[in-house]
Amino acid sequence: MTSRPVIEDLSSFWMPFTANRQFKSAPRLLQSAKGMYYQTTDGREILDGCAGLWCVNAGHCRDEIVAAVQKQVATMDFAPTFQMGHPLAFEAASKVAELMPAGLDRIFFTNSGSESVDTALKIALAYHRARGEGQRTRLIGRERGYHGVGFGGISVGGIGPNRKAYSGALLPSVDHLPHTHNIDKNAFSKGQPAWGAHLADELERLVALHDPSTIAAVIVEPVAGSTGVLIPPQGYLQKLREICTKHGILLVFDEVITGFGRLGKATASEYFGVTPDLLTMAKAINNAAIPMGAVAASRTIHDTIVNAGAANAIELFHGYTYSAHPAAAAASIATLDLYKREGLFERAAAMAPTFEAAAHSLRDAKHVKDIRNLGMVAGIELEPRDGAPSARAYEAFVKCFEAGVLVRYTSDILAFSPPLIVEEAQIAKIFDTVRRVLATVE
Ligand code: PXG
Ligand code: PLP
Repeated sequence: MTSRPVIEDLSSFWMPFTANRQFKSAPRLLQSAKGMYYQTTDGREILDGCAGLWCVNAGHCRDEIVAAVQKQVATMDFAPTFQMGHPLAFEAASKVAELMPAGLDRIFFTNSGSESVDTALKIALAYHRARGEGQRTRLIGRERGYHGVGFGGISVGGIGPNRKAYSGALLPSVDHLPHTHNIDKNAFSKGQPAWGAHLADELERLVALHDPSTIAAVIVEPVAGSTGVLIPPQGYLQKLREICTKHGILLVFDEVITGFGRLGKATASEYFGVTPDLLTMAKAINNAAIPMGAVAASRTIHDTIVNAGAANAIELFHGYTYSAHPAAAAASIATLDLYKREGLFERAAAMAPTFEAAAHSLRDAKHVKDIRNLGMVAGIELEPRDGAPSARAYEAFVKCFEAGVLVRYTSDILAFSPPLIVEEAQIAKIFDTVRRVLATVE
């Protein structure tokens, strides 16, 4: 791989979720990728321990996906899907629907997880209105939840810094469940922690407070990723489902990270055996080759909205210019075929015990306060440095990158979610590198 000179001017690109001044004073630049590896602009190989940003589940630059996108962009670059259609949009929707839990087979396309979340929240409101319960406008999220960065998503989201600057403009009728994390009870749990199912009962308290007739939907990540890998306690999601059903409240699972094999099944819903009414996805829907997201809606929700008015009237006033973009749809079809052909979800399930053992082998490593995991996701929480939250994890992240391994960090938690093609030796390399790096971090 020939390396290109590092671009001189880094000033124009205002980088997302980045300390811009810090980054630009010592940039980390990637220029190509294949399989499990990135290559940097200075010619180094970096083992990808987090599938880009939890999204490249089949590994990088897979030939079939690349070919599908190349072909499509040369055949028909763009086609509108407002009062028009193109065959790949319908084919991609059918293929996504096949992987969804039974009954969730109506697919609305977006371009990101954030758009999927806002779409799902709007569908929930439109559904209740269409069935004559338009007073159900309250939305319930959860502390520490990440639901992207749209105004809807940050309103139901529960990460303080993502809300702070915008607090005056958040949606007005929102409440939050408590998060389920308790290090005193559940430290070093392997898989689902035993303690915490009762936290779902907090939903009954919110229902009593607001009255069920005002509540449209509850949205949670089945496994919270972005906040630092929080695994749902045993029985917790089942309880949420029961309470929602009892009160006519829609349950939305935000599967932007858990979708498409991360837990060893197509969805977390399938993995946990709990079916939501709406399911949001993005990222691995097309291996992140082209931006794409989607919402799967139950047939009841879809039919209630779509059959509500006159047959020649638009039913849902919502959509994106790029909903079901041809290149994204082509990438999705190729990706979902590839997942099936290579049995990547099953592979993830088979690799999960090895991954779990490797993650938990760091229990005695320096600074480690907790380790948690499920499927092909793991989080390692570090003791924060006195007076400098997240500085220790940041330093570990930078040193891992310098040592040739890409991990993700959030506050003082390191997160791991490699492509599902990861080999045992690569899992060992990821965690060995982290152990060595932690020993050198103050
Ligand atoms: N919902 C969930 C559950 C997510 O994890 C989004 C919505 C938003 O998706 P978009 O495509 O709009 O970013 C996400 C995205 C991290 C990290 O490091 C996580 C995400 C995005 C970027 C970084 O944990 N999750
Ligand atoms: N802003 C303006 C002025 C627009 O015309 C449009 C779409 O036509 C949008 C925003 C929304 O863009 P998108 O459909 O890509 O989300």
